[in-house]
Amino acid sequence: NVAVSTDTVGAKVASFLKAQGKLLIDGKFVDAQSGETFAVYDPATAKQIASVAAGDKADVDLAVRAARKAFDRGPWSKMSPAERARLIYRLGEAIDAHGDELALLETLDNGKPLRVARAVDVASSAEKLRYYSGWATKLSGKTVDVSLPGDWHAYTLREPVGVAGLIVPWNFPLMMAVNKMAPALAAGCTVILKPAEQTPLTAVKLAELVQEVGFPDGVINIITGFGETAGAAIVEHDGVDKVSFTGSTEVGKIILRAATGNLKRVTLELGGKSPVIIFPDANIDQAIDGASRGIFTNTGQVCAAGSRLYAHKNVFERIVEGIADRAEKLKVGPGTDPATEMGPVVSEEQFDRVVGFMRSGVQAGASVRVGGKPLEREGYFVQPTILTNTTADMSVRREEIFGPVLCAMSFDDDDLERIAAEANDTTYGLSAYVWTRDVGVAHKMARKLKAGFVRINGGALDNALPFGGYKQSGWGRENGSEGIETFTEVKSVVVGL
Ligand code: TXE
Repeated sequence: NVAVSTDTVGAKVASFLKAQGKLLIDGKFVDAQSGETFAVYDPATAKQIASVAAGDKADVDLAVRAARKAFDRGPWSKMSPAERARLIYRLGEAIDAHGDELALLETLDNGKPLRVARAVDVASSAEKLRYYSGWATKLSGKTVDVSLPGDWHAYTLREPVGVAGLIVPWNFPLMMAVNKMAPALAAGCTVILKPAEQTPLTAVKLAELVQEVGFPDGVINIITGFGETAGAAIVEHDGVDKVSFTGSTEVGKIILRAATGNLKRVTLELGGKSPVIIFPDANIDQAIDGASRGIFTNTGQVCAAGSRLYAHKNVFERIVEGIADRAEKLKVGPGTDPATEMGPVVSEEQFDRVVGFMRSGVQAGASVRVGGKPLEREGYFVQPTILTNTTADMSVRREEIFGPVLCAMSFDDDDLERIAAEANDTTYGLSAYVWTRDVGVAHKMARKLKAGFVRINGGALDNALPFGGYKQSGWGRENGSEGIETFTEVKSVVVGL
C-alpha cells in the first residue's frame, strides 16, 4: 500500500505528457525516421493525452545496428557480470525513485487503479531488476564428467544469445517490459524493446531512466510503434537473435512463422482460459476472495485470469453468491479516483471485444448472474460479470475474453480424473487454481492439470518461480533460472589432456 502523492507528481507527469515521446536508439532520443507519431489515449475518458514517435522498419534497423555493435564489439559484452549487475540494479532503484510518476503514467495510459499501479506494477518492476541483477554474477556453465576413452576435461559455457527483441502487451506495460529486459540484460544480451501501441508511456519514461542510470549506448533501445510495422520488423530482422513476446496466441503464431528467416530463438507467453476448481472442503471464504480477485483484478486483463470456475455442487450457490456480492460492491471508475477498485478496459477495441463476448454468451443461452453490460459513461467501462448455464461449446467458455467475465459451472463428482479432464478441456494451459484442504487431492490435481502454474489455496507469481504455458499458452518460461537461461546459448567444450 504505497501512497502516491499526486500534486508534484501530477505537474511532472503533465509536462512529460506535453512533450512528444521519442525513440531511444543508440543512447539518443530521436524522432521516427518517417517523422510519424501516434496518439495515446486515456481509457477512462477516451481522450488523447499524449503522442509518441511511430517507429517503423527504418528505426528498427538503426536500433538493431546499435544493439549489434554494443553486443558484438562491446561495451556490454566486454563488461564484467558484476558491472552489468550494478547497472541493472541501479535501474531498479531509479524505477523506485520515480515510482509515483511511473504509476500515474501507467494509470492514465492503461486505466488501472493508481494504488495498484504503484504497489504492484512499479514496485514489482523495480524488484524484478534487483532480482535478475543478482543472476548476472551467478550464471555459469558446469564441468561435466564424460565417458570418452582417454583423459578429458569437459565443461559447458553459458553465453548470451545476442540481440534480443522484446515485444510486450498493454495489460502490465512496465512490468512486462522489465520482465523481459531484466533477464536479457543480466544474461549479457543487448535489447530492443517495443511496448504495445495502446500503452507506450511508461516505456518512454523508462528510456529516460536508462539514460540517467548510465547504460552504455546501444544496450537498451526502445521503439514505440505498431505491431504490424515496428513489431514485425523486429521479428523479421536477421540481426536479431532472439524474440521474447507476450501477447495474443494469434500473434504468437505469426511471430513463430516470421522468425524462421534466421531461425531466431523464440519465447512466447500467450493467452489463457484458466480453471478455478473449488472442492467442498475448501475454506470457502478464502476461495470466494481468491476467485473474485482472480477474475476482476486488472479488469480481467490478465493472461493467468481464473476465467472458468468449477465448484462442487454443494458449495456452488454459496460461492457464486459470494463472488456476485463482490462484483456488485466493486467500485468501478477511473484509476485516478482513490476509491476505484476496477478501472476501464484498455481501449475501444478491447471494450468492443469484451461487450461482444457478453452479448454472444447471452445469445447462445448463458444466464447473467451479475453484470453483463457496459457502463453508460465516458470511457471504456464494463461491469464485472458472472455467467452461468454456459455449455462447453460456447465461445465465452472456450476463448480468452480478457475482461472481467467469469463463467461459473458446478460439478457433482468425486472422480479427480473427470474433474481434471473438464478443466483441461481448453486449447490453453497457462494457470490453474485449486481450493481444497485435502493435501492428497491438492497434489493429485497439481499433477493432472495441464498448466504451467498451479496455485493451491491462493498464492501469486514469484520472481523465483518459472512462469509460462502448456499447449497454446506459449513456449518457454519466464522468471527464475529458466527465465534467464532462455536468453543464453549453451556451448560444450571438451579438452584432451
Ligand atoms: O494483442 P497483440 P492485442 C490477448 C487478449 C486480447 C487479445 C488481443 O485475449 O484480448 O490478445 O490483444 C505486438 N509482429 N492478449 O491485439 O496484438 C503489439 O504491437 C510483431 C493476451 O492487443 O498480440 C503488442 O506490442 N508484433 C496477452 C503485442 O504484440 C506484433 C496480453 C501484443 O499485441 C504483431 C495481450 C506482429 N505481427 C493480449 N502484431 C497476455 N498473454 O497477457 C501485434 N504485435
